Amino acid sequence: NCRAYAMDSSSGKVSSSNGEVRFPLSPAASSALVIQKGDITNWSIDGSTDAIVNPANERMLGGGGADGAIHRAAGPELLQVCLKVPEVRPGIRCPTGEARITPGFKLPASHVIHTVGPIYDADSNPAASLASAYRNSLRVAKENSIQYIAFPAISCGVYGYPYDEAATVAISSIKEFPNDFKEVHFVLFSPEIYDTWLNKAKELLKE
Ligand code: AR6
Repeated sequence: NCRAYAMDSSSGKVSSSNGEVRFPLSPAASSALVIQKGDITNWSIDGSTDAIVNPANERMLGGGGADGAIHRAAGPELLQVCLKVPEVRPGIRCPTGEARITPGFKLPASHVIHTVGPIYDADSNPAASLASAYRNSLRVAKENSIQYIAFPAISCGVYGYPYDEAATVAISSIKEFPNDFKEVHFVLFSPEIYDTWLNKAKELLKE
């Protein structure tokens, strides 16, 4: 992961070639929100207390989008361990809004936190379900002493969530955990989503 920073003299924020921009999450600035471009399967900060979040489905056995990429990069052991996650209902290992943790296997990050965002057009309260997916991912991370966590734009692909509304929910949810992590990252694949997230963070996290 590229950690070669250059100071952006206009804003005082630190950025690099992957578009990395940091925002303090607490007044003491002990905890930072970092927004960057990239492929989440390559992300890692320390390889022992870091986790990437997988935008999975309720079966938790892989799929398309980021879920497919994460399973391919982690290797077949990830599917084997997902199969051992108990079903809460037939075929359902992780209901919408909940989260489960596994090792990262061949991924550079040590852990994967699997969560399920809402299908935008099928959920009666998509904002509440999306906020639950973020909060429960952060809660599971905290319970497992994760210090660094990276999220993709949950539900913004196959599940059809409008980007601007998703950004509001995502950043507001992270703000509820101002002191629990060293860094919370958003690793965003799409330039349009990256721009949306950056503008929303400037709006919701201005000092
Ligand atoms: N790194 C970062 N972001 C990515 C990557 C990547 N490697 N690949 C895709 N994205 P999606 P969802 C972005 O569809 O909407 C799966 O089939 C992508 O551009 O992965 O929550 C699951 O099994 C988009 O912005 O997740 C479920 O069935 C964002 O990640 C369903 O899709 C999320 O897109 C979940 O749908």
